[in-house]
Amino acid sequence: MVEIAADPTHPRYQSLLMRHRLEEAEKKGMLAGSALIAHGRGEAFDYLLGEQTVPSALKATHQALAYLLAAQRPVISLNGNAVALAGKELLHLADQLKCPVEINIFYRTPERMEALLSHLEQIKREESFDVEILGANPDARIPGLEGPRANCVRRGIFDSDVVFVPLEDGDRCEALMAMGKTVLVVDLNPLSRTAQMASVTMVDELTRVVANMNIALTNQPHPFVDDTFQNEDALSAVLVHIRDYITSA
Ligand code: PTJ
Repeated sequence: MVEIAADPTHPRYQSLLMRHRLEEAEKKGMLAGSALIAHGRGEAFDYLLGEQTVPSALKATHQALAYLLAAQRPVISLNGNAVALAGKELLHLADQLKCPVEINIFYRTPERMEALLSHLEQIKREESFDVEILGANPDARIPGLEGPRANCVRRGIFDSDVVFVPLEDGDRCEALMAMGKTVLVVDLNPLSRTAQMASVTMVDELTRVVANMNIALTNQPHPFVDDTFQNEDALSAVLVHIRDYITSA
């Protein structure tokens, strides 16, 4: 696996690289027990998209980025899979947006929090990113959720107006929406509760989304919020793409 993941000419290079990143993160204790199952589900949907960023997903990504740029208090919420797959790129994005990141995990244990925090702190040091990494000391709770997964940081997720939550679960997405926030999610499954409920759903693979955001930030003008954007329409467009892609295969 390591040899193949190091060979960019291999036809499955990207997919193998992602799996390799997850394996490494697993060894460091960063991941939830179901992390690889969640990733496998994502891979299955990615096949149906042709493992590419479809036009409606790129449009949603630009809309999400526009919300982040226009926000008063933007925050990027990170879970185990997101940190494992794109920790460096997400910190780069936060650095450019000048917003904090907050580690906010579904299956919360002190050991995982420690592993994720120290992994991100190491990247921050190595890359000299100027990003506040929140999550170590939660001091607020997301209303409507029970147990440790409700924990969050007041000056991070709790007080944010726009929250970018790659790979969120349906309950928390709903709870964040109920708090009146603009919720931006990445989910390869256009039929998931999260995808259906969010303000903006990017039906695309996480690392492609973050790369597209970072590229868009290098171009001028930056994307602006499109008031005509409808998330249902973006989701319908993805489903049409999947149908056409499958029938042409
Ligand atoms: O680190 P934690 O404790 O917060 O747990 C993280 C996981 C992802 C394990 C947890 O949130 C979970 O169980 O998620 P679900 O409910 O399985 O949902 C994950 C969703 O993300 C699924 O709909 C997948 O299709 C999608 N997905 C998985 N990998 C990717 C993805 N979407 C985009 N890019 C991916 N790389």
